[in-house]
Amino acid sequence: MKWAAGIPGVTHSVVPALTGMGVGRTVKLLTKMNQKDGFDCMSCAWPDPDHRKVAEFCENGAKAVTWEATPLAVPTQFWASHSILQLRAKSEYWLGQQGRLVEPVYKAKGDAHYRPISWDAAFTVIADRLNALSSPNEAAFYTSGRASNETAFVYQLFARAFGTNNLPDCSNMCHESSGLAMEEAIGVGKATIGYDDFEKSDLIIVMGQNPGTNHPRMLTALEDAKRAGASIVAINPLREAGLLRYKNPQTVRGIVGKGTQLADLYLQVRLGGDMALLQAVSRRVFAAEKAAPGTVLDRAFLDRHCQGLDEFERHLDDLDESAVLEATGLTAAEIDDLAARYMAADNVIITWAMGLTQHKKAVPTIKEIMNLLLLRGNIGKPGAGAAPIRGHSNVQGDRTMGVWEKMPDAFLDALEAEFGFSPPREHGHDSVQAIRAMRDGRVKVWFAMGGNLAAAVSDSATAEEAMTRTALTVQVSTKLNRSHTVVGEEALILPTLGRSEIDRQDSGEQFVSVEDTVCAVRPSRGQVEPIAPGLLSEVAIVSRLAREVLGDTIPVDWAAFERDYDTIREHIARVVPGCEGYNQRVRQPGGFVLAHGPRDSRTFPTPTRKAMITVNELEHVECPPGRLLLQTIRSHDQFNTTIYGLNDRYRGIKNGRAVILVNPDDLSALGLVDGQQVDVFSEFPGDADRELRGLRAVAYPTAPGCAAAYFPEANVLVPLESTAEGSNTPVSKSVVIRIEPHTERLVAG
Ligand SMILES: Nc1nc2c(c(=O)[nH]1)N[C@H]1C(S)=C(S)[C@@H](COP(=O)(O)OP(=O)(O)OC[C@H]3O[C@@H](n4cnc5c(=O)[nH]c(N)nc54)[C@H](O)[C@@H]3O)O[C@H]1N2
Ligand SMILES: Nc1nc2c(c(=O)[nH]1)N[C@H]1C(S)=C(S)[C@@H](COP(=O)(O)OP(=O)(O)OC[C@H]3O[C@@H](n4cnc5c(=O)[nH]c(N)nc54)[C@H](O)[C@@H]3O)O[C@H]1N2
Ligand SMILES: [Mo]
Repeated sequence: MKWAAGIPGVTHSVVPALTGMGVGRTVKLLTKMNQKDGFDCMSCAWPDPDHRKVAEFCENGAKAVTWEATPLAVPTQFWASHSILQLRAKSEYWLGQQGRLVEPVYKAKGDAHYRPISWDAAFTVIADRLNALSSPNEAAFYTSGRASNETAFVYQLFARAFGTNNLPDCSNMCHESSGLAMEEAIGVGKATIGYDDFEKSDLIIVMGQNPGTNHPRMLTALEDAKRAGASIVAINPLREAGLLRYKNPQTVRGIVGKGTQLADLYLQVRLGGDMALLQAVSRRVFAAEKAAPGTVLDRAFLDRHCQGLDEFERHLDDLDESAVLEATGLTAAEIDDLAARYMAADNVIITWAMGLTQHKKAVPTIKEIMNLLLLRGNIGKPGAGAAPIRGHSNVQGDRTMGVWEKMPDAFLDALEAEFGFSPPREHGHDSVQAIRAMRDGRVKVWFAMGGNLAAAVSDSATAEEAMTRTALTVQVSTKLNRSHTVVGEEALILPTLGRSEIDRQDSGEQFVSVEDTVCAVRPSRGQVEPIAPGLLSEVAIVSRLAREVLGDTIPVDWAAFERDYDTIREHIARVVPGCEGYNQRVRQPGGFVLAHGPRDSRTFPTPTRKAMITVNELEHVECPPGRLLLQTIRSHDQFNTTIYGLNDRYRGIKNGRAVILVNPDDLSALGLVDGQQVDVFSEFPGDADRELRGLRAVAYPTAPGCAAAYFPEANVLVPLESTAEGSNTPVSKSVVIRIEPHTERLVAG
């Protein structure tokens, strides 16, 4: 399939909604999604309610809301009839189909089952175990990026009041590399654009991102940009349907017409080849400037705002073009074409996602994006900028609110001034470090605010083993997942309200707030009755837990937080930079946009007060002969570890996720044929091979030497020790693998 959305997109979105939720609930929720008085879609971080139409959702947003708002609840007898081991044998898909979690459940030491428990008893168990630890650092508090700003703020406050910075989050596995590279380059780790910039742009380069599936509403922005005259370049080892051609289901033209051709140039780069490509383009920019001085570089901008230009130019003088061709797998003509387009455009936006962040050299690669943009002043002017497109709907807000294992001292100082206790200063564990710490017995209590770390993090086998070595695992969740089946000696599941549900507290109905990928903060109000009467909100859970664990040792009025979320927002206003007047501003129509120095005024809060052009040594992944580089990707029918269905429509894959996509030439060179059952082994120095058996090989036009399989299943192949330099993000997009014809595993004896 070469085009995305259109009529199949709309019918695919509405059909599951009608079957999963019942008609009334569906219509109510889908018409309130991403509207100014509605709730924020819990799928990706691209809601863009300013450009709203009546049905402001995409196919995958509709799947996300259907999945959450299902009328199905896990019945009480479920826990007696399924042991934890039996649940562990079930697929992620099956677990998600069991319905919403509606009562707290507890697994006692030695018990094989979870059993219902009261909220009070659950909080007592957690408080006893936390308070018995010999150091607060023996606990870790994970967050997945769906938590609201209010939850995130109260949660990090609780962890720090308890005494630890062990606040790993999903961002560690996601855009950590982007945040780090951008902080170093321009002093702010967030996108320098607003949604309106797309229409003002001349050239949009989409790198390492599959928006048709993962940020479907971004296709509308690309289509609008295209109609306003922009050209679009896609850089991706896979030819993703959403980037080739798009039919907008919200316009009649989109439904009946042929759709808009999106990418004017499609570069099928090799996995991990982007750093070489970006350096080669920057080198061409310098060469053109040399040939026609004063016409290519934005000298005024560079002189006034940047540092490091000359070193960068000298470094690129030595760039080995043959190494570039090998790393990228592209022709010199293709690179020339990209460079010419870049230089011909006054305003350029570069967007990216996991195709860039999950590589060993992710941080320097993203710094090369910043270098290239800075050369022609493409930061802080209309229609131009750097745009990491965030994943989870509030992953960016959670960070703003302090969920990070290494928040800067200024934030901790502000917490101290506001609440009158001394937060710990020692950095905590990120996600990969937390797994190591559980494996080695250094973290004994694991608390997760959402998410599914056992499945999401690299090296599933090690991760699961690590979680089972803890004394207590506690997971605040809406639905069952794999992580609930890999438990500590004791374990708790605490069910919670979903974002689509009305949140009633003693002072009345509450709303929460979220920040999207372009720093826009807005309220989100639940719309439907909660699935069950006994559910607590995330804020209520943290507030009650904090009271139970800390008593009145710390002067914080936790009960007030639960009663009225405005109280939390008053603290946010005083602690979090840029959130002054939070309660008032978030209530303005459409919310507000957080200040951003580089975007708003070309002020760069780096140590030098300049934007930093950096020198990065080129290195690309060596792939030994007979081996391929594997990337792990999302299908069209999943949200991270949540599996909605077994198809990947835009890639033409049906009825099963156990596939590996391989270039047809590579397949035949390996003596394999399309459709054959194969076993995949990953090779990492100093480690035994990891294996994933029984995949179906699919001949697929990916870049030569590259392969792709679905996350989370393929996480067994990603070594825990293989992480990006600087950000420690698992290297999920370039795993060295060997493929062999499938054999049944030999059983010893
Ligand atoms: N429906 C839906 N929406 C989602 C999600 C979901 O699972 N389902 N997940 C959310 C989350 S948390 C996130 S972070 C985002 C993820 O959004 P994406 O980053 O789009 O997700 P991936 O499936 O990881 O796709 C990576 C893309 O990068 C390409 N790529 C891989 N390696 C390279 C490389 O070396 N160079 C280049 N140039 N390209 C490369 C792949 O071919 C693929 O197109 O989506 C968010 N939105
Ligand atoms: N190999 C490989 N691994 C990857 C990636 C990859 O591309 N390849 N991508 C990485 C990325 S980008 C990310 S962001 C991580 C994702 O890592 P996580 O965020 O940990 O995983 P999710 O699958 O998004 O979490 C889903 C679970 O969250 C719970 N949940 C859903 N809604 C709510 C809610 O409103 N409240 C609460 N409390 N719980 C809720 C449900 O129980 C659900 O099962 O995975 C990473 N792992
Ligand atoms: Mo993500």
